[in-house]
Amino acid sequence: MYDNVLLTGAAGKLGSVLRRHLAPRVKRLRSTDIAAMAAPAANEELVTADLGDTSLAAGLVKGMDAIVHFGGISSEADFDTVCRVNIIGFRALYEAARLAGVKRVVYSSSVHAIGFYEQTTVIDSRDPTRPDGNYGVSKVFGESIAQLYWDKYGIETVSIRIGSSEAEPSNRRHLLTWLSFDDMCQIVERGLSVPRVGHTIIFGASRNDATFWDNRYARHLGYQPKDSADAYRNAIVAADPKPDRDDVVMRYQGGIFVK
Ligand code: 15L
Repeated sequence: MYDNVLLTGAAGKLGSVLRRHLAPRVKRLRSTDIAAMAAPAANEELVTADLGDTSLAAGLVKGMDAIVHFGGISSEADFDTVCRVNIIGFRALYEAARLAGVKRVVYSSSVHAIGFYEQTTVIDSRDPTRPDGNYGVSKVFGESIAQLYWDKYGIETVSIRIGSSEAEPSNRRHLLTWLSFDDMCQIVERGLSVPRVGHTIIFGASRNDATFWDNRYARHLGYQPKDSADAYRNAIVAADPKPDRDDVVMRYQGGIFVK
């Protein structure tokens, strides 16, 4: 595990879970978000910052060994909004990381980088990307920057194509895409502790029986999901007994985002 870790998006749904998980495991945690954050742990420093303001990137990464990047726009939005934070801000963070000697990034990519694959198609991380909107395009861009900074500058990244990380799965698509919070934390922890990752792309899902993702190229991370959406299957099916099979939510891996 790296000693000095920057966590972006620390006030968000997943960022809040990660703060609690990472603080006891690292020497120093610097948590940042544009929104207010809950009180810090003893070894935690809070920095309020807008990731779209590129002048702040150098200060955020100063003294850090690794970045857990869960910040930015996390849903579909107009291109200018997505571009400012997830593209321009994202690239500024990597450039600052390079200048500051950061060694490793764990990046929250998304199912929406490949959302236009149909749910009947099984894909692995070497299949071409098929983003389902501006947000998906920004996630593909993020993965490209991660690849470039590994190939050219030796900064390692684990890009997690997160499916649906929620406290509990709540719809039929989640039976395939659900990633429990514990399993999400496990991937991040593996991403920060496995010795050599280069640029690894892993699909972030729990041990769900039904899946359209093949994680063969991420086996070296040693991710062993513990949870499964299957325990919720009966309740989910009972609540939605006759799904419309022509609805894009059921047709594409990206669900509603393809609309
Ligand atoms: C995402 O990338 C979003 O951040 C999240 O809010 C969910 O919508 C998730 O994808 C999903 O598609 O379930």
